[in-house]
Amino acid sequence: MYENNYKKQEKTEPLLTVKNATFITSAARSNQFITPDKPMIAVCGKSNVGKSSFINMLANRKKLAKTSSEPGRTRLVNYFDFGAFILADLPGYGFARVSKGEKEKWAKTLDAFFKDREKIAHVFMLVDSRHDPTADDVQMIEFLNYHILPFTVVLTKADKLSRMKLKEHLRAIAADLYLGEKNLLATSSETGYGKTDVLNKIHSVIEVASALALEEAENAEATDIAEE
Ligand SMILES: Nc1nc2c(ncn2[C@@H]2O[C@H](COP(=O)(O)OP(=O)(O)OP(=O)(O)O)[C@@H](O)[C@H]2O)c(=O)[nH]1
Ligand SMILES: [Mg+2]
Repeated sequence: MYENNYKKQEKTEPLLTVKNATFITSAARSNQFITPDKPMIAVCGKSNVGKSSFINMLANRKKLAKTSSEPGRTRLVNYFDFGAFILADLPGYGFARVSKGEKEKWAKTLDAFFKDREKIAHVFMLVDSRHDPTADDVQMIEFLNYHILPFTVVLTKADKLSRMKLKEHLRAIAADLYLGEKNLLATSSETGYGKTDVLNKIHSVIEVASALALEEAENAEATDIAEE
């Protein structure tokens, strides 16, 4: 296929390296959600888009997050410790073959997860590079915008397209989602294409999060002194 094109791409070293990523826990309900003291990045997208594979690519591990050719398998929020940050793998949406009750349960889980938006430093919203965004994808973007959650759209499975087609699709998907092309990153978990871009994005997310935390700590200290 087109894989050879993509193997050559990663030349520069990423600003962030992942050494040892580990699984923390799964949450089935909102009272099981964790509040980490590190920046947390959420990975969301429709079922089977490649969320777990994306996480494994970043972790340099094949089986950290369970992948499946059977859509809709990840029904829990799975947390992973990446050292400098926490990744949360969210249940995929838009899988037709589940009951209405199950769909409502997923919607509730997502709602509850994003409600506490101070806890979330960034969201990677995954979209299949081969297809037009679905109505659910558009709704997810609207949701992220509504809650003022910072996000980047990650196109998955780029190895399935020629370089030219990928460029074309990236442009079309960006237009469909009313986003600038700079807000999209193309990736392939198969070949590692785009991994450096993602790690560099995470690096800047962590920098911003620690600057904000420092500012907050200084403000708290100033308030303490004023109150004394
Ligand atoms: N060719 C190719 N296949 C991929 C890529 N990423 C994922 N896949 C395949 O797509 C299928 C689904 O991948 P997952 O990572 O399990 O997807 P998911 O979004 O976690 O799915 P759910 O947890 O069920 O919502 C698997 O068969 C993967 O091998 C990619 O970059 N390239
Ligand atoms: Mg998954």
